[in-house]
Amino acid sequence: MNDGDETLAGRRFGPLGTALVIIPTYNEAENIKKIVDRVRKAVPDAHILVADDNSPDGTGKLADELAAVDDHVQVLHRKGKEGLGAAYLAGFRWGLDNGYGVLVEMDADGSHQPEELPRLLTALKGADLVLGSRWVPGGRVVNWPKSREFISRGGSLYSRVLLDVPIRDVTGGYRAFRRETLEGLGLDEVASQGYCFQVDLARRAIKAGYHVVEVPITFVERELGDSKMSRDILVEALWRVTTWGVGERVGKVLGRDKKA
Ligand SMILES: Nc1nc2c(ncn2[C@@H]2O[C@H](COP(=O)(O)OP(=O)(O)OP(=O)(O)O)[C@@H](O)[C@H]2O)c(=O)[nH]1
Ligand SMILES: [Mg+2]
Repeated sequence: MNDGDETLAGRRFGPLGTALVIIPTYNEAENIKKIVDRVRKAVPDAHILVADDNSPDGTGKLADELAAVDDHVQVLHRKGKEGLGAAYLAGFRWGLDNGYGVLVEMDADGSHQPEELPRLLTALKGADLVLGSRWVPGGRVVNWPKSREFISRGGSLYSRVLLDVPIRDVTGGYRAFRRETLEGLGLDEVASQGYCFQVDLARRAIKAGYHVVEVPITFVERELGDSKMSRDILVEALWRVTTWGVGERVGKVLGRDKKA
């Protein structure tokens, strides 16, 4: 079977095209070179876009230095810290405008191992969206405190039940989209900034009927640099997921009442 010839549930998936790995950064000076080098080695054909929010620690400048000597590396400089979601949306737009066929989300801190990207891309040959998943058989987390695992598993379970999406790892941020999938998701309406950005995209993809596949990954907790996880990000996620879930249920009940 050739690239792009796979059929699934009667559907044919087109060839993948060139991949753009989008790496959002805020104060990742200790990590940026390592992660770019690892991606270049693991997936030599892929291009990289570093989306930096004017990091005070000079990550943007380091990324420029990498881009200056490698035509597979580009940097998107943004004015200031606007959150992970906003950085990804800008990166997606840039990638779509520049004709990439696959858009990949990857953290800068090494939690998402570039060496696992070929497996995600292989799965994307027969899917619209591939999610790197910690919570399917074969997936795991290295060096996480139990408390963090509890929050992540709990967040995924809560989202799965409330939003009725059949996904084990809804909050994960290691993903590969076909360009057509992103084009069909209505990115202009996505307002979420933090973790719920990932939940929002996953739920939109499921509701739109896209074929979403989870691939097990080994998620490695960051060794260098500071976490940007905050109470605000968690509260935003909890609040939005609850509003979406309740909104959908109310909508269904009202729809039933109208029909009755
Ligand atoms: N451009 C941009 N990148 C961000 C922003 N917030 C986080 N990031 C990047 O998004 C990725 C994920 O952030 P992390 O701090 O690793 O979040 P996390 O993985 O939940 O937290 P840790 O487990 O502590 O690593 C990293 O590459 C960050 O540098 C932001 O506001 N703007
Ligand atoms: Mg991280």
